[in-house]
Amino acid sequence: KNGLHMLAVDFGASSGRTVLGTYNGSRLAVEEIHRFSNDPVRLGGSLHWDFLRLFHEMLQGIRACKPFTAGAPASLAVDTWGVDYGLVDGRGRLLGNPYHYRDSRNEPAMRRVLNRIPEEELYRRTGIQTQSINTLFQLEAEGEAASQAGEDVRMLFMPDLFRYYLCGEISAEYTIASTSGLLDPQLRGWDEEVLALLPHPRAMFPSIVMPGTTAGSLRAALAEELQMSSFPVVAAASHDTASAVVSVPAQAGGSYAFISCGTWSLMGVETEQPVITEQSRKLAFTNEGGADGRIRLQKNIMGLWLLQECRRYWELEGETLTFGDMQAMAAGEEAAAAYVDPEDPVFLAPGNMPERIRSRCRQTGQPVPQTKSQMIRCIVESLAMKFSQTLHEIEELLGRRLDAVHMVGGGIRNRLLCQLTANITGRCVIAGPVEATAVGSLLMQAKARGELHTRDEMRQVVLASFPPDLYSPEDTGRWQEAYARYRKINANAHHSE
Ligand code: LRH
Repeated sequence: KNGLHMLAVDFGASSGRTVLGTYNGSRLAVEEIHRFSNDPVRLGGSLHWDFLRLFHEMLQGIRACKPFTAGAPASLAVDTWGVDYGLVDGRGRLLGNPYHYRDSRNEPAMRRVLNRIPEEELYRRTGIQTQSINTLFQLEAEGEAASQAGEDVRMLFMPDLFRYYLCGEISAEYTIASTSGLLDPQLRGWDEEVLALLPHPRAMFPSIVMPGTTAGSLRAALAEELQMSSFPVVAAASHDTASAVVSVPAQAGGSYAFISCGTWSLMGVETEQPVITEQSRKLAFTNEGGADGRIRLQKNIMGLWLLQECRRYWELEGETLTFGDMQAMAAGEEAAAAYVDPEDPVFLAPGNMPERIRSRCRQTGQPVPQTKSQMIRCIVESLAMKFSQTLHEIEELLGRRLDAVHMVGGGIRNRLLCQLTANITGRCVIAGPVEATAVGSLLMQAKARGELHTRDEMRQVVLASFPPDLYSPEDTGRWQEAYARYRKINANAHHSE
C-alpha cells in the first residue's frame, strides 16, 4: 500500500501490540502485525513487569513490519500504561525489574508520605487523585536504596525506558510524567516541593519533553540485529490514555465526555487549565496531561480489570472463557440485581475477584451473584452505573451539561457495556475507534513529521478512517430507577474509610 508507514507500539497492562499505520494524506489504515500477552511476574514476594520479555516482543513486532514497509518504517513511537518506571544507572544498565503498580508495597508508602504532607495540600499542588499506585508513593516505597544508588541514576517512566533502550535518549515525556503525582499541572513541569518529599537526588528526574517531538533514531546495534536501516523514534503521547484521547472523533463544538475502555476505564473531559477544587478532590478527579498541553480532567475507574481478573481466576479453576462468551452470558442474565462500586480500592490487587465481589454484595445487603453469568452481569452493570455517576460529577465540576459520551478502546467490543452506558446516562454513546491508543500514536507521529497539524485535522482523519458506532438510550425510565438504587447502595461505600 502506498503512503507513510509508521509503527505504534502499545503496551497495555494485559497485552501489547504493534500496529502498522499507513497514512495516505486523508485516511489512516491500521493493521495489527504483532500481539502478545503481558503477564506480570511474582518474584520473591513482589510483583514485577517482565521488561526483557516486553522488549523482546517489541523487537519481534518491529521485525514483523518489514514485509509491509519494504524496509524500515518512517517512524516509531511507544506508549504504555501510567505511573510505572525503571531505574537506569550512568552506564545505561537497568537496575532491577520494574515493579507492577499493583504490588502491595505502595499502600504503606502512601500512608508514610501522607504523614509528611496533608492529602489536601498534595492534591492542591499536583491535582492528582490520591491512589496508592502513583509514582510518588512507589518511589517512597523504593526508599533509601534507590537514593543511594548514585548520583547518575535516572528514573524513566515505562515508555521513556523503552524509548531510551531503542534510541539512547533520556527524557520524561510530558503525558506519561503527568500520571506520576510529581508534576505541577499549571507549569507542566516537575513540582520541586513534591520532589523534595522524597529522599531521591533531584538529578534522578530527567527533563520533560512535549509529545510529538522526535527523540532520536534507532540504535545502530538494534538496526543491525533487525537487519533494517535506522529510523526516527518519536515521543508521541506516550501515556496510553492520553494517546487514546487524541483519537476521539468529536465533532467541532460538541460537548462530550470520553471513556477510554481497557483494563482501566478512564472517564473525563479535556480542559484548558487544571480543575483543582475542594469538590474535585472529594470526588477524586485527577488532572493529567493531554497531547496538546491541555488537561485531562478524569477519573481512574477500575474498569474491565474486574472482568479480566474473574476470568483469570476461573481459568485457574479450569474453565476458560473468551470475552465474547462473557458478553453473551451477561446479555442473557437478569438485569439490575446487584452492584459494586468499581472505584473501591478493595478491587485493586490481583486475587480472588469473584469472592471479593460477592463479599461486597453481602456487606451491602444485596443478592449475592451465584453463577458466573450473574457475576459478569453485576460487573458490567456496575461499570455503566459508575460511568453515569462520573458523568454527573463532571457536569457538576464544569457547571454545564454534556451532550454525548465518546467511548474508545478495546473495551467497546463489549456492546452491552456501550448500550447500558447510553441507557443509564440517557446520552448518545459514540463508540470507536477500537484501536484508539495506536491511532493516537500514529496521528502524533504524523504530526511530528509535519503531515498533520491541528486536533481538528486529526479528527477528520479518524472520522474518515474509522466510522464510529452509535448507541441511543433505551428504556431510560427503568434505568433511572436502577441508578437511584445503585446510588443508595454505594453511597460512600468506600469514601468513608
Ligand atoms: C491505563 C492507564 C491509566 C492509569 C493506569 C495505571 O492503561 O494508563 O490511565 O494510569 O494505566
